[in-house]
Amino acid sequence: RKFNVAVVGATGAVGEELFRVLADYDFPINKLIPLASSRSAGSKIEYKNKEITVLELTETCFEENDIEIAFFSAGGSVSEKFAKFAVEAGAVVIDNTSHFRMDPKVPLVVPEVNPEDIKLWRESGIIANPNCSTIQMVMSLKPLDELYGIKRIDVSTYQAVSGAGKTGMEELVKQMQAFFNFKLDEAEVKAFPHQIALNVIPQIDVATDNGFTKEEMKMIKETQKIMHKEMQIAATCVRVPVLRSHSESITVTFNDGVDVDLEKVKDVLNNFENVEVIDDLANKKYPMPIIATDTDITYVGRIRKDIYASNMIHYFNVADQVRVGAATNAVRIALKWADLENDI
Ligand code: A2P
Ligand code: 11C
Repeated sequence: RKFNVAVVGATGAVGEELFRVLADYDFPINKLIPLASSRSAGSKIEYKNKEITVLELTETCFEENDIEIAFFSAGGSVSEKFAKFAVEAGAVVIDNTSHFRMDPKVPLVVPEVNPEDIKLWRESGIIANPNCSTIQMVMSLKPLDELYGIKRIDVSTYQAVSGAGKTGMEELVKQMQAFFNFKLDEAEVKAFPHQIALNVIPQIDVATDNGFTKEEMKMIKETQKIMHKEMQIAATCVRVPVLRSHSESITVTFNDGVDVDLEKVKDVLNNFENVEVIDDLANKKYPMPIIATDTDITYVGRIRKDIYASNMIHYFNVADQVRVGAATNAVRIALKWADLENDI
């Protein structure tokens, strides 16, 4: 059957990508309603080569349009205020923001990793989409945990500016333009705590009181919730001047006594849905943002055993932040949710 679908935040970086992903996956849509603030109500979005007019998000728009699936991607405060109206109208909310993620009543889902949690959606009417850096990390952690049992994870990220939405992407481009006009010192610094062009910034989101940033704590807590396991995790999240794919350098420590067989590690990663190993250092082949961008695959490479500990590996993990880290994950959740509905 076909569904009435709303996209809240339709004019944003993730919202625009959602329309492309819905079209790519030929999602069974009856009616498609793009929603944004009054600022861009009346503008057009493109879906399957057709233009659709953006409507203003209101408390009644879900009920008026018989919405059954509402993707939210307009920031936490918008989800906080408006998700309940979609739920009251009988829709499932698939929320891209961090607002509901740690709510025990709300399942937090990466469909390849914990699809079984989708069925818990009825308790709140909401399914939360994890943080982008969490999604691509658990895509590689899940098969590794099944293989040997993970004890600890240490991760450093190299996160693209798309994580800060369209304004983040525009700020990098404008600063680069200013650089080529010899005016970088005059360029606006707003989306990030410092200039991002020709720089790296070891801070994403605000500080928390334990010395980690909020982004780092999201990676820790969300990973434990999705994997249903309290493994030890430390994260260092860093913004880099890349447009739209996040990279992660990950160290995994398996259970005591494990002696890692790297061939088995590569096999389980390659055989995991939507993960691909690119690992041929001698021939300069490994994952990079320019490979991952515009794809729905999480790429893993530079896989190597620790020199000192037989139960430890290191690898590099790259995925498109806007697709794998947001829009594609949301659509994959919706597809699995629709399968459940169709079975009833
Ligand atoms: P608008 O174009 O009306 O500002 P990004 O993540 O790329 O910054 O995009 C944010 C998205 O969220 C945009 O589509 C934006 O719409 C939407 N948005 C922001 N604030 C609101 C709001 N108060 N109500 C509805 N949509 C909003
Ligand atoms: C970033 N990970 O790269 C953030 C963006 O919790 O959904 C996503 C924030 C979130 O800036």
